[in-house]
Amino acid sequence: SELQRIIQGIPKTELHLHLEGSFEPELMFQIAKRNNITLPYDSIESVKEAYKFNNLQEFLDIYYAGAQVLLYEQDFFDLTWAYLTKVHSENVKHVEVFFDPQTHTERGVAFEVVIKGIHRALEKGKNELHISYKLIMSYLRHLSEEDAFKTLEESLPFKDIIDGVGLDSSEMGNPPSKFEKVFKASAEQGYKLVAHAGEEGPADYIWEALDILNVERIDHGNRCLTDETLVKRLVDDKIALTLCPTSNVALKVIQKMEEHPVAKMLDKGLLATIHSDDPAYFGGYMNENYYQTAKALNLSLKQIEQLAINGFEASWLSVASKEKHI
Ligand code: ES4
Ligand code: ZN
Repeated sequence: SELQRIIQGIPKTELHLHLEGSFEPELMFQIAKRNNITLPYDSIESVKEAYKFNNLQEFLDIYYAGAQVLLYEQDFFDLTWAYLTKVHSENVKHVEVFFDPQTHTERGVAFEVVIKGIHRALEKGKNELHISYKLIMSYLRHLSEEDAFKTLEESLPFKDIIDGVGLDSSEMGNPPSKFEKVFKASAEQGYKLVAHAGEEGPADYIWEALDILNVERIDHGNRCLTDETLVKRLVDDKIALTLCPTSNVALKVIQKMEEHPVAKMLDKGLLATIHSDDPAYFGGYMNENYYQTAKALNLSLKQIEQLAINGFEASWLSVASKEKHI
């Protein structure tokens, strides 16, 4: 459609993407086969059949299971490269991607194996596809802070290629405050800070991410609209919210796309942006997220462009690089 053509043409940035969540079933089967691992699915159709979720935890259980087939540096390279070629075709110019080291180190895969594969693909993407990148290491919030400290320690030899740390996985019952010390220590190592907050959890978790962890972006943040004082704080401090509309529908954070808060957020002057989260599981990369949102909420061209501009604004690109894109 005309709307799809317009969205395709807009230069975009991806700021909320879990590499393990870009693991398409076809590649999963291919890697499982060469690593002699049996998947609990007998076909690609039965995988897709399993991708029906009622909440975040039901998704996470399947997402961690899928990641089990990733063993070698080449596996992490292939995963990352497949993602980059996909978003290159969608006119994405810059990515800031998450990886979950603990999902792999817990299974005995070395931190070094994970990051070397990812980094080699990101460099190839920069050179051959002209996609610039930043890399964010996410701590799993269902694990202990001590475990996150171990991960921070393991990351230090690769400090130069890691730009920031994030916080993901099961939100309810695992508030940001649980990770106060490790976020402070991460900042002292020079890492930038972001955290998932207010996806399923309450506005209080967003406050904690801001005031206790000192993050500079909030991943999701849907629930901020329940707290006017919080909205004012986010607007005044230009804290970006990296929203993921198809993820929100797939995980029943909202009941249907028409209920997505992004239009309201733009009206309130929030620095809202749109991203894809776990596209292999939720069925939409960047353009599909823009398209479904624009269609359901009847966004104007100006609003669509604002979302893309906000993405570059909220990115960790230099001011000069931002200006080139906007
Ligand atoms: C995630 Cl959608 C979402 N929320 C929290 N943690 C995650 N890890 C991967 N996707
Ligand atoms: Zn996420």
